[in-house]
Amino acid sequence: MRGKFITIEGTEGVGKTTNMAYVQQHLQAAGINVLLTREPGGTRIGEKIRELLLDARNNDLLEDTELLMMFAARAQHLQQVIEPALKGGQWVLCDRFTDATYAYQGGGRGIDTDRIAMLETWVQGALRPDLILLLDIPVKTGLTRASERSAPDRFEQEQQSFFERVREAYLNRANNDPQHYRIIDAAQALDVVQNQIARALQDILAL
Ligand code: Z5A
Repeated sequence: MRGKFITIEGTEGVGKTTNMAYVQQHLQAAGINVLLTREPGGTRIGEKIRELLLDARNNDLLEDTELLMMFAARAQHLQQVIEPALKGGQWVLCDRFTDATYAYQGGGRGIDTDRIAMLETWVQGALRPDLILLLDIPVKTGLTRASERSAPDRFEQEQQSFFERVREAYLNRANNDPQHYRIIDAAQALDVVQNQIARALQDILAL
C-alpha cells in the first residue's frame, strides 16, 4: 500500500525541527516506517540549491529565481526520494513543502499564487500532502526563538512585516482546507504542543 505524505510547516523558530523527531517516534510506535526529509533540500542537488537560497550574501537573488529554485529542488526531491518512498509503502515526513512556497514566495514576496499553482501542477502532478501540520506562533516569539539559536540566514534577515504576511498566508490556506491541515498552537510548552500533534495524527493513523 502507498505510504502517507505528512509535512510540517510554520514561520521561523516555530519548532518544526524539534517536533519532526516527535512525529517520527509517534509513528514508529504505531509500527509505521517513516522517512524524514526537508525542503529545500533532501537530495544532493537539492542541498546545494538550499545553500544558495539560504546564504545571506546572496542578497541579489531575484524573486522569480528564488521561486524557480524552490521548485527545481522540489522536482529533484520528488523524483529521487519522495515518490519512490511513497510507492514502496514508506511514510514520508517532510520539514516544509509547497505550502512554504505559497506562504513565503506568495504571501511574503507577493508573487501571484496562480504562477505558484502552475509550477505546483507541473512539478508535482496530482501529488499533495495527506496531512499538513501547521505550527502557528506569533511572529515575534518565533523570531526570538530562532535568533537565540543561530546567525540569521537570507530569509531570517527579512522584516517582521514579511513574516506577518507569511503567517497570514499559511493560516488562510489552513482555514480554507480543514480536511488536510491541522493548526497547532506552537506557542505553548513543548509537551502541550506535542499532545496537540498526537491528536492531529490520530485521524491519519486510523485511515
Ligand atoms: N522556504 C521558502 O521560502 N519556500 C519554500 O518553498 C521552502 C522554504 C520549502 C529554510 O527553511 C528557509 O526556506 C525558510 C523558508 C524558506 N526560511 N527561513 N529561514 P528551514 O525550515 O530550514 O528554516 P527555518 O524556518 O528557519 O526553521 P528553523 O529556524 O530551523 O525553525 P524550526 O525548525 O521551526 O524551529 P526549531 O529549530 O525546532 O526551534 C527553534 C528554537 O525554539 C529551538 O531553540 C527550540 O529548542 C525552541 N523551541 C521549540 N519548541 C519550543 C517550545 N514549544 N517552547 C519553547 N521553545 C521551543
